[in-house]
Amino acid sequence: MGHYTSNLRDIEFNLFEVLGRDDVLGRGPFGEMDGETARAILAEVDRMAREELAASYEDSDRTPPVFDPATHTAPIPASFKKSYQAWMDAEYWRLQIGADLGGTPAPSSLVWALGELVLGANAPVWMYGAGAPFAAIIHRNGNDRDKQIAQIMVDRQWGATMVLTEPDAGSDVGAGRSRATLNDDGSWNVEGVKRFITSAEHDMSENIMHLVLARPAGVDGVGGPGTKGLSLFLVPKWHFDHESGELTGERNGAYVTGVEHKMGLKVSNTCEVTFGDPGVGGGEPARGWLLGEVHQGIAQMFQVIENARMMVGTKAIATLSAGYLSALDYAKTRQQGADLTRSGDKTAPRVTITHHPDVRRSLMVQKSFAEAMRALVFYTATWQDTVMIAEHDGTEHALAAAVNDLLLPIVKGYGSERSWVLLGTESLQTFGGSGFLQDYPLEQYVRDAKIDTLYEGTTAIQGQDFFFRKIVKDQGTALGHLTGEIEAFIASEAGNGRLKNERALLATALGDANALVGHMIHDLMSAQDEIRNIYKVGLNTSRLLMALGDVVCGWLLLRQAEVALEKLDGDPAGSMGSKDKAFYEGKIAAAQFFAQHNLPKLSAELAIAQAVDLSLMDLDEASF
Ligand code: ST9
Repeated sequence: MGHYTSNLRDIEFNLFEVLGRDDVLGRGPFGEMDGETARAILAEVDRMAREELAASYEDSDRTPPVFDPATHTAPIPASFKKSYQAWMDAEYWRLQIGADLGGTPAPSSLVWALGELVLGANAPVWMYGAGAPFAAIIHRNGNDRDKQIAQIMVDRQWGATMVLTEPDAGSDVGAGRSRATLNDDGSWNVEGVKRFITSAEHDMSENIMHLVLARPAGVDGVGGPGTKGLSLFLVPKWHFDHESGELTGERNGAYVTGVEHKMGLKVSNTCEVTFGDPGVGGGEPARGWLLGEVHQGIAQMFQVIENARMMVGTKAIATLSAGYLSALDYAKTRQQGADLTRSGDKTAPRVTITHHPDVRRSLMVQKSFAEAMRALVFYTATWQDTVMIAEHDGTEHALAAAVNDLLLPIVKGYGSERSWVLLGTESLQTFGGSGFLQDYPLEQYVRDAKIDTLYEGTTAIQGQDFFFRKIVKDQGTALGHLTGEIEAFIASEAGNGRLKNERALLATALGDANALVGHMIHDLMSAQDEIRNIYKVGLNTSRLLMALGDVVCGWLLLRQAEVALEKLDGDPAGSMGSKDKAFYEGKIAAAQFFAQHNLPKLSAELAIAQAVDLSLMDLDEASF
């Protein structure tokens, strides 16, 4: 029995009872994937995640890969390889790629539902197994040569990496110094040292394709400063025949020169990669090919980053859900103390800790956030479904793309922050001192989930992206649509009177969030006259991200409660099974709890935001 407890019931509730995914399955781009098939795949991946993928979770933490500097290798432990191979052999990764590459396109909502199961059971399986979706990006942006490379990557199941970060260019990708020079044959030589590169070395595929951002040198009109001067190069670990895909046996000059010693997620190799250093490996040049023969590296890379940000948010939320269910299981059996009503009676029977008010509070905090953020992931993915359907029809759905863009920093930034904090403060805490032990998975969950607030753009970056790009640059279009949907729900009769108080709480919270946006826009405008006022905006961007996250989550939970009430109302004879009844009653309780315990806090956040001044920025650094 592995560590992982999934929540397939809630996943299916989201997909089919709330988000109506049966309406998109089996038609348009998803003709090969009907509702019945989707349900069967969910059931099988759920089984595989719990039994086969979760099996190596603990061992690959305790016996992580060890880097050998002589050979530049970091072999993966056998237990993890077995889980990885089970996932690759099952071929469900093909649901993430188009038919033109040998895939079976599935709606994003289904892909991220499967993603939750895999990421919750053993996230690095999904990450190492991302070669095919990387190939899809190459295929989408590439010329005929690149499309052939993409096909080879899929057919031969190569690994792939996203190579942006450098020792002095983390959040500030545009500070990167790696450069590329054009060869006579049209290939490029890449030189530089990259850091924090996930999956850059392992022994689970015959080749690894690095997608590298570097600055072209000596070519007119390209390679300038900042992110816009970066181009994207395809740099393989091993050279290969571009027709057959067979490895030529010739090593490329892309060597892993270090593997980080990390707090968690240890089986996921995080590497330093040195490109084209004559003193490293065999001293070969690192030869690569410009993706699509266009110098649009950052825009191309952001197609990967957007997917990876969704992945990180889903991973975080999957871990919180697993942590909650583990804590719930423990709390149902752990006996400690007497019921509070009999605390004066030393002979009173001991009760399970689920009887204690503060444990109940904690469990409902965990449940409501885990389920709210699952809803957030799947709701976001439905906008991706809409984008896919439009593309299939040869059109664009600009609004769907914009709403997805708006929600991504919430999924990533809010999802990872809330999950990491709650895993430590509530899920682990439920176990008392035992939570600190390696006897239970919680301490590993906490270590493994911390990275989610850091990589793929820190929470601070998500907050800035959210305000400056997704609200201001978008001129509020997507936000306006989203708040319009929430306002329509507030004004509706959802819950038939039984969610009236919660809808009122949501209305106040939405008003507070809107006022917060308005306040920040005002500060931004005033920066045209007094530039330092931009600091006031910067002091509130993370706050806004978290506030809007609360509002969207509160709304999504109340929508679920509305559906749950309808289900219960639709069964006056009480013929529904007791499990379903408890499930729906739990949905209503979670929504009400979230609204009552979290949404009122937004008024305080607004007051704090409005009181922000420049004193913090005026403070001498020496006074910190
Ligand atoms: C890392 C690895 O952390 C973590 C683990 C990875 C696991 C790997 C496995 C995952 C699988 C993935 C599979 C992928 C396959 C996909 C499949 C699909 C089928 N949205 O604001 P500006 C662009 S890696 C879109 O001026 P600055 C845009 O082109 C390290 N695009 O930025 C824009 O031009 P324009 C992660 C965006 O001030 C241009 O950038 N590192 C967005 O120059 C310039 O924009 C990070 O995440 C966006 N949100 O630079 C870096 N934003 O405006 C964090 C920008 O004309 N730092 N663009 O459209 C940042 O994000 C910074 O904000 C910055 C700032 C670098 C963008």
